[in-house]
Amino acid sequence: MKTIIEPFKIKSVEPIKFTTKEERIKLLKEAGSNPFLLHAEDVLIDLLTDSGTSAMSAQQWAGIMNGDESYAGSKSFYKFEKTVKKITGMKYIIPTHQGRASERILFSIVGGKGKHIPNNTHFDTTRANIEFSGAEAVDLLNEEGKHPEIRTDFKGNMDVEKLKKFIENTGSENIPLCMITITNNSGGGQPVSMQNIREVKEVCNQYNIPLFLDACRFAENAYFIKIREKGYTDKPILEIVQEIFSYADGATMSAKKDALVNIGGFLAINDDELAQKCRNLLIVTEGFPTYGGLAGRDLEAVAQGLVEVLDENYLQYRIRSVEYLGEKLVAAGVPIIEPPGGHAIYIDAKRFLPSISPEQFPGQALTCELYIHGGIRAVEIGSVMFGKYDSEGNLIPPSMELVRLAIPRRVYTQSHIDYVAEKIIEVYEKRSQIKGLKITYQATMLRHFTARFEKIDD
Ligand code: P71
Repeated sequence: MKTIIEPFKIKSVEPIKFTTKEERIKLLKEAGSNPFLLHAEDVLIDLLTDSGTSAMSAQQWAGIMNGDESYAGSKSFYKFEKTVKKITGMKYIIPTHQGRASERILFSIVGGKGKHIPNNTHFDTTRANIEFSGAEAVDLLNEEGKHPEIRTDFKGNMDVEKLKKFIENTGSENIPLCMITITNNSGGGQPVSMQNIREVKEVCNQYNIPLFLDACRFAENAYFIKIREKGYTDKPILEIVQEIFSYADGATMSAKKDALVNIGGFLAINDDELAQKCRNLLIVTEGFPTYGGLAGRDLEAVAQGLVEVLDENYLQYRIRSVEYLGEKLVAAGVPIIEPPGGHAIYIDAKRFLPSISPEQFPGQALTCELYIHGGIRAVEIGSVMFGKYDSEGNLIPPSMELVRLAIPRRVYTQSHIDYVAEKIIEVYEKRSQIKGLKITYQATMLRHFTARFEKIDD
């Protein structure tokens, strides 16, 4: 394969701090063996998330200076609205401060006890907002998507047959909307095919259920469609994106991902009545509908980011740089979800640490080791994040124990990534020495953010 270069020059840099292994052991202990509780300054390469961690372009920074901070009717809002409308084709665009604010507003209105929301896989904030409203969040991922070692093109696809059965059994009147998350973050950043989106929409139409997209990584998903799905190779990304949204009745968006900004989000809706209700709730909790919890300058940066993310050179570099890390790990035998996803590499902690049971959180144990060994911060997506408990307090683990290495957009260079691969491979070589963990503190919801752990010494 020919070298694909970063399609940008670096105009402004931020130094990173080097620490010793001894310092990191102490720092991690103080953080309760939870990388979320580390000071970011003490992290060398931060792969905790690709959310809100993008480097903005000179044009976006120029937009920041151009922001119109009028309380109502800001010029920046109309620019933002125009851009989002062009991409989504939706009638109503409601700015929010981030994705979960869109989710909370939407599910406070359509959720509630007795309601059920299917998705390919709900991300944790979506699930939490649905459950917080009293409704049930249901995952209907295609079987392939549940097997890390199977290499197929669209492992984020929803199981359409399961969806039909689910609707028949639950009753369409109890399903206010169906969602598809593009790309499927919890399932490995795997894309959803256009065909699958179309088929899900057809089923939704049969039962009169609106289809909503959780659109955080819509451009990355569109690029996968372009390179993997028949009939899309010669289509411009914008056209692919527009087709994706044409099948949806609404979308929740965290602009912190594919809008290349550090904060922001929106709700896009076609239905008049639902949009009106969302706006009314927005005014109570986020702000006036032309800023929705953001500054005018943030809206400018989102509008510009949404243009830049559709650039094919950018997307080619983006998808390739994640794949590059994946290839290095696979070549060394490190088990990952294959093929690599769009925004992250997911290490299969079950195969990496087969002797640590889900009760002892193999994913969390691995994130600790990556920090201690290489100063790398990753996030566990496994029993800590998604574990449930039966009435006797026994863990019901999710199907996968993963460690996510999320790659911030336009932030790290190829040598940073080479270093990450090198360190992970070194950890893999001494994996038999890694010990499991037990929880010493946990919150009742979204426990992974604040839980504290201790090493189990046997
Ligand atoms: C990610 C995040 C942000 C995050 C969440 C939990 C732990 C660590 C970091 C956020 C998403 C997402 C999808 C598919 C909705 C949200 C919420 N992802 N849907 O992956 O991936 O957006 O953060 O702007 O509220 O690191 P929000």
